[in-house]
Amino acid sequence: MRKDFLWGGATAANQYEGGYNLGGRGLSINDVEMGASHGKVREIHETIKEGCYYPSHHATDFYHHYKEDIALMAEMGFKCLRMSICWSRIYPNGDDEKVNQDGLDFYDAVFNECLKYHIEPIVTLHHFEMPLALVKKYGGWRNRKLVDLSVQYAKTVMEYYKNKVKYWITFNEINSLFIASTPWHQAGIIYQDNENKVDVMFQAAHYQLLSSALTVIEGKKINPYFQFGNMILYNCCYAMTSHPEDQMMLHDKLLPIYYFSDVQIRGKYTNTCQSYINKMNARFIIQEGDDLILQEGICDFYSFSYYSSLVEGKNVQKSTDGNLLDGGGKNPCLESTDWGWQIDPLGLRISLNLIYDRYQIPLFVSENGMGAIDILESNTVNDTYRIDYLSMHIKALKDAIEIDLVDCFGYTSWRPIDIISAGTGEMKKRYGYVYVDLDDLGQGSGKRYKKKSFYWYKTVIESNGGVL
Ligand code: BGP
Repeated sequence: MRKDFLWGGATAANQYEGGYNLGGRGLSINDVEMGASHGKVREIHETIKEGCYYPSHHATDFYHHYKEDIALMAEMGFKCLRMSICWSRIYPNGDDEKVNQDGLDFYDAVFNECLKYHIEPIVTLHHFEMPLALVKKYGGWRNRKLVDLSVQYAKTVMEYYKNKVKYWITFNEINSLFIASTPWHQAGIIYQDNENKVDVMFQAAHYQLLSSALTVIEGKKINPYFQFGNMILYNCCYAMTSHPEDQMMLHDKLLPIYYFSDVQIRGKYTNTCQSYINKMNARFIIQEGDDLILQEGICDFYSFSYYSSLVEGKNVQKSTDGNLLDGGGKNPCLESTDWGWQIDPLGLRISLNLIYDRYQIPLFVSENGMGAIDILESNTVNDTYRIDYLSMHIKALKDAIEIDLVDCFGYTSWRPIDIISAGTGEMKKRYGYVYVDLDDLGQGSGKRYKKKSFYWYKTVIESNGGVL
């Protein structure tokens, strides 16, 4: 492993930060989204309703705990922290004339705290959130106006933090637009009965791809040393059998993944993208000049989340859960987590190889982890299951790097400190090395406790992946 390998953890403001009405922050789309139990879709309201519990409002309160939490990450030896900026903390309504200075100050303090411990911040600009006002006024990412507004937001923060942040990720899991039945998280969209879902989906995707490219172009003007990454939800997939039709179905299953990364890395709608557009019979507007923007604004590295794998084929009988409820075929060779996500460390090595073969640019594993129910006993959690999951995945990552010679420069496991789930808003689905005493309704002290995995990950980092 390279000596400067970036070990760390990944978080997202909408699931971690809280302080939803503090420091001049505007409402974000998550602030009207209730929690749900496993397998259920979260209920979304037009506005905050009395008597309802919205997990994002306080989440696990990074807003007030950032010093304590970053100190814990530093104690584990983190080299980097992937985190996101909440757009409505910077521009409360998304189209304000004036930036919210309190919001800029908050992230400035967070970055200073990271840098104090030599923790490199890796910043996602859009992680499942946007100002709620933009949904009401413009209909979310249906509207091309969002391109200009999002680039304005990106320019503001890139300029302000140009000497503190080098790594930027434009959109988290951008392909989730094509996966989630309601692309609320990704685009502030709930489909209307009178619109063609497919056309809206492809149009919103085009606007986000344009925004990503323009952000790269503008960012490189601000600081040519900035490094930009895309971010793909990568559900590794296998064909159910060796039947050629199953193999073809596997090929088709990957089209919506390549659709986004081809544009963000190769800078154009490739034949793969075009064939997916045809297959879906999608109609959307690409204006003159957009192609040049996509060509110029390509990303420097490819980042992706990896949690589990699926199978695809004609005779897939049983289905299984996955990230964002993107289920697929059940693989009889694999075990699953409590939330039904199939555990497949070798799938990570396979994915790293496939992606690197296709794009030949540096890779970054920006999310990986296991959601599980933890029991706090004697002020700690004996989470050996988490250690097992992570050590097998890191071993697979090492093999990809050391044996297959894949160029991967970092790994951030998902949620170093417990935060709420994106899929369900639950607290009881925990991933962290640090337990946070809060339940699904936000009841509890909010106190932090180190789990067994805390000490394990510290050793992993200290030994640069040598001791797993
Ligand atoms: C990804 C997201 C994260 C995260 C993770 C785990 O989709 O980028 O925000 O939450 O998956 O999902 P969940 O929280 O539903 O367990």
